[in-house]
Amino acid sequence: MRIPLLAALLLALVAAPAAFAHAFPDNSSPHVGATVATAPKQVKIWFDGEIEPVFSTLLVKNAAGKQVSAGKGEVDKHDHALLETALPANLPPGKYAVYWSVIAHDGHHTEGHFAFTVK
Ligand SMILES: [Cu+2]
Repeated sequence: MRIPLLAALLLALVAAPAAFAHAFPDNSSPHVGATVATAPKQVKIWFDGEIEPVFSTLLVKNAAGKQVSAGKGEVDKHDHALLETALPANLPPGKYAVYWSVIAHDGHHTEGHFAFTVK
């Protein structure tokens, strides 16, 4: 048991610097898992580093799996760490899933998803 544990710790130390080069979300609007009383007009995700506009996407789907956001989303022209997309006016109450996929400047791909609920 001792050797695999040591190997795992060494691997974690080696892997850590590379992980910092990837882009991961720092914050979002709505927040991850949030329940909001007013339907948001946009979804925004702030990353911990700049992302590539051409290859980064942000999709919002409703509980039925239908995309409700506009296009593939876009990287903000003035802030290349901000990925955003517009939502239709008066989004009905329900649970929504946000899917993001980005390429960082080091060429590494990361993706994930989170939910928010409109009351
Ligand atoms: Cu990376």
